[in-house]
Amino acid sequence: MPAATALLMNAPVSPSPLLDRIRSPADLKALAPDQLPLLAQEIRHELIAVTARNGGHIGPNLGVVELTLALHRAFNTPEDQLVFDVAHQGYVHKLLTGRGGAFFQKLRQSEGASGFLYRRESPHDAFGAGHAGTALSAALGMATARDLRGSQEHVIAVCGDAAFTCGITLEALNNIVSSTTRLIVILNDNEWSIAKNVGAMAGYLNRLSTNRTYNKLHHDVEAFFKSFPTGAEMNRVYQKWKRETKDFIVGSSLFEKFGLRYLGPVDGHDFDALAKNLEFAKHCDVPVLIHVLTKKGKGLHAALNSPEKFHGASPFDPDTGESHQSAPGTPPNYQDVFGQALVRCAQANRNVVGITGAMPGGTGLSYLAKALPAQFFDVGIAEEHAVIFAAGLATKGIRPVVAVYSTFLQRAYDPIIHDVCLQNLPVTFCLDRAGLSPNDGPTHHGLFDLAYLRCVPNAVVMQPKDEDELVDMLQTGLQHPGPAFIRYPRGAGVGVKLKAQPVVLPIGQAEMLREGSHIMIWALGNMVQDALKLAARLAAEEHLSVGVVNARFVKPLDRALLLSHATGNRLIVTMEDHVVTGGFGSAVLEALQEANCPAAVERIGWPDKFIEH
Ligand SMILES: Cc1ncc(C[n+]2csc(CCOP(=O)(O)OP(=O)(O)O)c2C)c(N)n1
Repeated sequence: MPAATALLMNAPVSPSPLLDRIRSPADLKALAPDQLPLLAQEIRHELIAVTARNGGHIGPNLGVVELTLALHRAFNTPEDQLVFDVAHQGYVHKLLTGRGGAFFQKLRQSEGASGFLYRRESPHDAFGAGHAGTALSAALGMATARDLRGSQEHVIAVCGDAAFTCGITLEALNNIVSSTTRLIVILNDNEWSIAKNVGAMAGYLNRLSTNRTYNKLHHDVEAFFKSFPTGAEMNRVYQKWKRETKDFIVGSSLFEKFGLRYLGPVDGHDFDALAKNLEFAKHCDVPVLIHVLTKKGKGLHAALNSPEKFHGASPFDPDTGESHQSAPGTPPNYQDVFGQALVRCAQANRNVVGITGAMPGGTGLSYLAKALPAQFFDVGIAEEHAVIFAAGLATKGIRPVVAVYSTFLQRAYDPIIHDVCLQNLPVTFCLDRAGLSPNDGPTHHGLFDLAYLRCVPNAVVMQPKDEDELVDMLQTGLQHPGPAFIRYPRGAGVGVKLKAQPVVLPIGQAEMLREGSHIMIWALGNMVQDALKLAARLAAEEHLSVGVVNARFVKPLDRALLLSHATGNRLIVTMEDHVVTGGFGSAVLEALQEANCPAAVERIGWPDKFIEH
């Protein structure tokens, strides 16, 4: 692994003598405190080497190396419950809980470690996740269950600062003191979501951690207390002083108003400070929040310089930090085509605005943020709010475009029904990563949106066959007087040239691409190219006459064209990048059944199970 070494500050010697010895948290506890810095270096080395090859959440993990080591030294998993929010920062935890070596080196690949945490991957994974904002609620449930059962284990929730932009976290916060007296919350504050964290909460945390008067005083008094032999009593006196001066200087922290004891801010790369605060928290008789300051990307220059790019990086060169270039001629990504098209729409109509829930880069909205910042809104990890906010804007003649990953829109199902579709408001939803998101796994596959959207009255649901049609669909959605949903897959488009001017598509009209008398394939979106190849192959090899339809609309479905194909002995085949249960093929079956048409239908899509990374 010498390549990674070049970027790693204070690079360790390779291989990793300490890390290789860690098979469980007990091995970690057996190390002397002065061995921890070297272990941290070895871990960073491994993280960089593996993610440079496989891609993954390198930035968040480099930031929590010391914190995760300190947590595993202070607590005993799996008895104690360690709950990580999102769980994208769980790589270090994996390395310490028997999932290193070859298993970790296959991170995000079949048979290797998942990029998130799963209860079935290890007993040390107290709670699975991939979506943000769930840790505090889950941890509170565990703590409450412990209290009900009368057991003694600790429950610790590790939440990023961006988790506090998420309503669920705040809902849990509101319920902590009424449910338990024992819960430890770690606020891992690195000031970044994927992009820079946003909103009033980000500003508040920043003020809390940078109050200079307080920090100076805190530093001086800590030095004074350190001059005594350390002991639980001295630590308690120091923490008490800290709380009281903080109240006096910056006002009681928001968390204290919710009934939690606030400790911090603590340097998240200082083993000593972390150990002391965790030890203190273990003995508190009220819920505690430890505010830990960490550096996202610590140890990798490129990640420190570009935290957003290295939040979740595609494979990169460990020497330069440069992403591996796509093969020459790779078409642009759907997200970029969408983002640039939205800028053109928003320039032409200043009522068009874009809304993202903390994903400006991934959705392509960063183009809008740059070109027309007044027409761009990043609302934080707040998908429900994003959708209702859009509904409110739409009542006043604004044309909001909510750009969101299919999987994260699941959060906002009630607002879709109750606030947008029931009131038939003209909000356009652009669902990126619709379909399989292969190396992320089941938390991130966008495989359910058709099923949950097509049953909602007033919703128009469509998927383009290529990036040019995506731009047409955006235009169509923006002209439509009600809600419209456009889904498209992760990654590169087909490589078609964009028309000079997009066209508005007739709602509910499919596109006939190839006639066929034996089989008619009704393909949706990215399946159209596969259907065309399949049709050509069946014609050449099996002498079958196979037609292809670009369905375009799942709702409303082009029933007239469908029924015209359901004649003779023609087999109808549907193809979709979605679960077959309740998806596009189901819509075709329903339409045929409602017309009393007995045509044979074969549905191709993903099976009724969660698909691994
Ligand atoms: C519901 C939901 N929306 C969006 C995302 C995408 N996402 C993954 S991590 C992340 C930012 C997390 O920031 P923070 O909690 O501060 O942790 P950090 O990565 O900084 O350690 C976002 C927005 C998600 N996982 N879940």
